[in-house]
Amino acid sequence: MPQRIVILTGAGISAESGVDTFRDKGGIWSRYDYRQVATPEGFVADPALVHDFYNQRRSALAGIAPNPAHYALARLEAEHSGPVTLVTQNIDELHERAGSKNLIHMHGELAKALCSRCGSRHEWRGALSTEVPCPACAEAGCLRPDVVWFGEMPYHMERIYEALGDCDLFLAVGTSGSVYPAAQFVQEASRAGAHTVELNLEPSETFSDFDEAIHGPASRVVPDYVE
Ligand code: BV8
Repeated sequence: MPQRIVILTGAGISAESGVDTFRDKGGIWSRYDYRQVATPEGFVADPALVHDFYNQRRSALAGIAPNPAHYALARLEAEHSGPVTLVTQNIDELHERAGSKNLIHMHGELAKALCSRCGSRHEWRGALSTEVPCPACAEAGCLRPDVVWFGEMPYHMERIYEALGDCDLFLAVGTSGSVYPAAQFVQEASRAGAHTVELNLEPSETFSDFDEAIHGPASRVVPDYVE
């Protein structure tokens, strides 16, 4: 097994845990307009709609559990002799609950609130609204979900590009390859000379960028690949 591994995951790895994906049939973006619920402009226009969108998804966190794919990636990190960096686009906490440690949430986390006034971050498992005061600055109306919306800079980009520039193996699991900059990570890894593998239910939009592709449900193909 190559030494330095970078893994990118998307909504597909959590699908078998009961979490909705975005672009599959009946997915989140077929029920919501992303401009209204996943952009800063949408939040300014209708904060209650955005809070409701994320409150519904946050309340579902308690009822979901990691699946064999999450556990296989946590085992890989624990057992592999070299560094394993797990970059997730997901805002659920299934990787943490499966035991992954070296984990980067590039699109933020559903169970966190961010104060747009004082910049403080808070563990948040309940509902957010414009009436809820920030625990730090005590102002109401300034708390938002700590997630990266379209048009916003994803988190930890320097650390991600550093890992990509130095990896021997890049795996993409359960992502359609339709959102940037994550969709370009495979090219960064290839430029660094890494072997790149797509593990997905079906070919993604960036399928042709990968050296290898294994298609099937993550809960089967990921443990098979990792073991
Ligand atoms: C950025 C919020 C600059 C959190 C999300 C105009 C202005 C500004 C930017 C842009 C612009 N036009 C385009 C852009 C870039 C834009 C972008 O990419 N737009 C797209 C629509 C073209 N990107 C941005 O704005 C990003 N910021 O560009 O800043 C910059 C650039 C470079 C460097 C630094 C800064 C910010 C993007 C983040 C947006 N936030 N969500 C939330 O609500 O969750 S995006 C949303 O899509 C989610 O975060 C999700 O993670 C992400 C990707 O989706 P996937 O995870 O891939 O899920 P999807 O449903 O699409 O696919 C699931 C896959 O799983 C499928 O392939 C399916 O086959 C597979 N699958 C299903 N079941 C299974 C399975 N696989 C295995 N097993 C199964 N059982």
